[in-house]
Amino acid sequence: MTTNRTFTMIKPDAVANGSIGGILKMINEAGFRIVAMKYTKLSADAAGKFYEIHKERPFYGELVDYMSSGPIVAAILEKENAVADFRKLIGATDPTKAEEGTIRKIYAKSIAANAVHGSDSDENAQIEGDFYFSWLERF
Ligand code: FUP
Repeated sequence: MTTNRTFTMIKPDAVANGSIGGILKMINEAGFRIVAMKYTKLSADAAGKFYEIHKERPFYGELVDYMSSGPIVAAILEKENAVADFRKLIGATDPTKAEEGTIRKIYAKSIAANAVHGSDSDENAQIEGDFYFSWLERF
């Protein structure tokens, strides 16, 4: 089943260098509607839980440290074909491989500090949105 929602985070590097506005502008102009949004900071514990699926990967420790290093913007986004279209908008995980005009090509510094997160499936979009937002926080 495909849904029309995905989940994103603007990561600590992009928040720290003043890119929240630029990234949200690209998201709006690509036709995504904001269902829920939060400016917050993950504890190391929460970041570890969020990225639990990567637990066995060599970069897990660094990823958790980085994602809990500063505030982030978390959001649920809505659009037809949201998961796939948002992955297209953000571009490849490694910004050097991301296509021109994608958010990561424009804003990401490195594979680890890659400016934004985008869910990779409808199932994960649901899980990740539920991680941050209650039903009272979705509009
Ligand atoms: P993506 O779905 O594009 O965010 O990429 P992955 O799910 O493969 O990776 C999740 C996060 O792990 C990335 F956003 C950044 C981090 N990562 C690294 O730090 N090093 C790597 O080699 C791969 C991913």
